[in-house]
Amino acid sequence: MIRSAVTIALVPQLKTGPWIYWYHLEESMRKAAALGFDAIELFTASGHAVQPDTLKILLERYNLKLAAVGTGAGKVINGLTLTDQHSDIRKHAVAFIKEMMEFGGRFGAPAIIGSMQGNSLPGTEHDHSMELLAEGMHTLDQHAGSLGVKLIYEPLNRYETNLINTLGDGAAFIGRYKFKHIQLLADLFHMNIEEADLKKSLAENMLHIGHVHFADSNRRPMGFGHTQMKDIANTLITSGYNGYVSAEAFPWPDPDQAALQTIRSFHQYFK
Ligand code: LER
Ligand code: MN
Repeated sequence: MIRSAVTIALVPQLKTGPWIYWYHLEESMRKAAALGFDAIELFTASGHAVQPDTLKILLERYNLKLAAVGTGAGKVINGLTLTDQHSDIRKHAVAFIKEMMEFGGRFGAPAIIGSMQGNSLPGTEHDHSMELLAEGMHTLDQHAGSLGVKLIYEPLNRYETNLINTLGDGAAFIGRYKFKHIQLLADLFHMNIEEADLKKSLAENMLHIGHVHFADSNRRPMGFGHTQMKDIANTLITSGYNGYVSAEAFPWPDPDQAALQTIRSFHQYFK
């Protein structure tokens, strides 16, 4: 069954990012539950920023699940990526992601690797950066296995990374290195920029897709742009997608209206 989720960002440094609710964990969860969301996706400063016991109580109180945890703060706050030229920074990046995986894993939720993959910077061979990425992902794939949780890798659009931009290249990367616990994130905003045909790409790579970010073409909540969501939703349904459709979109025109628009779109396309 496809379930709904909404993002909550608790990190002030991420201020201009595409997240619906901001700063107040319990208040955001109360609002998400009132609108009927199944789950939340959390962006925290680290794997220790929210007490697991507190989160457990709140998830039970509001009858919500934890869909996933984002790791973007590792780059934004700490400057960590898996492809940095300095091995000590790469080590810290792996350690940061492991902590996030352990935090999410307590609730059966995967961590997402998006901006922490980094970039192949000028002066660096692209193949070398891909090897560094594979090295970090290999360690994290094994950690996911030991925790019994998935790890989600997100192809981003070309303005955010030059490593992997499409689901097809993401699937090839997983196949090449035989990762066992890594799945792909289909972020409809990034896909709108990079994929020639969103439906075809989703259908072809469905076996690898573990999470979906739900945003319109302009990264506003679904319905506020020009994405042809009906066909995309039908592709997800008929191809057997069985995970979360999680609103990672700008809080436009404000968080409450963005959340309302998202849940209306979710019901329109998935119920
Ligand atoms: C993270 O999920 C993402 O999509 C990135 O664009 C955020 O920088
Ligand atoms: Mn995303």
